[in-house]
Amino acid sequence: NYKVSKGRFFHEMAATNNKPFTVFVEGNIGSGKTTFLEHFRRFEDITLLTEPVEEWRNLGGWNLLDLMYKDPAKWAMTFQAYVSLTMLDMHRRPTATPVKLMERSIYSARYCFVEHMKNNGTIHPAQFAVLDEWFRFIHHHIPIEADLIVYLKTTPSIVHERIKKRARSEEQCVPLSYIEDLHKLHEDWLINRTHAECPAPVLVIDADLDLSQITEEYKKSEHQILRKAV
Ligand code: DGT
Repeated sequence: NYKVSKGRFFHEMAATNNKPFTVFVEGNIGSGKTTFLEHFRRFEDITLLTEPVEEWRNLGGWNLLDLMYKDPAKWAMTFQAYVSLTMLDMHRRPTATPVKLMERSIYSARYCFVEHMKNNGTIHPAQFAVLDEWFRFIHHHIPIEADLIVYLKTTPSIVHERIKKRARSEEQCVPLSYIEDLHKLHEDWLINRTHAECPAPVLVIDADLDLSQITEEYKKSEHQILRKAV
């Protein structure tokens, strides 16, 4: 088990290898991942890679996110295949700065979203097997840097309200039960460690707080992410 207090140690290890200190920001839909990344825009020497949702909404004019929500039985596999590609592109993107902050990863795509599709029968077991083989191949054969995971932990009913308020058109029919399931899958992966691969130590942040108070909470993670003495 990794300990977050060892964050600085891992930071130095990443620096000596001449690779950026790489942080994945994870958490339920609506947990504030984008806001968290934006908080770090004020610092120099940090590369921010926000999730490619816009690419999922427009691939040659097709909105894969919308197709997936409207007809998951038909489109979930296709959507997930494209998510994996865009995530891999983010993982492999060369970074000139000493710190790289990414929204999500191929790990949450596999352990939260694909896992959910398998559990509730959205994808056929054979489709799951193909996605899982892709994931395993990538995990074992393509170097993916990971030094720290920031987990924005939330209460499902709170993020469900936020999702309704932000009114992203594709998400209008998202039921609370889906958010609860995704919450449990994040907890299983990052806290209960039910999967073999948790690629880095996990820093848990209370992300239930509203925007006016969350900055203080975000600040607590700055020393772990930047090259600052504690
Ligand atoms: P934030 O800033 O915490 O509010 O983050 P969001 O909600 O903008 O970003 P995210 O990744 O939680 O979700 C974006 C949308 O894409 C949301 O409708 C869920 C969906 N999504 C993200 N990754 C996957 C995935 O791997 N599979 C599936 N089925 N959906 C995904």
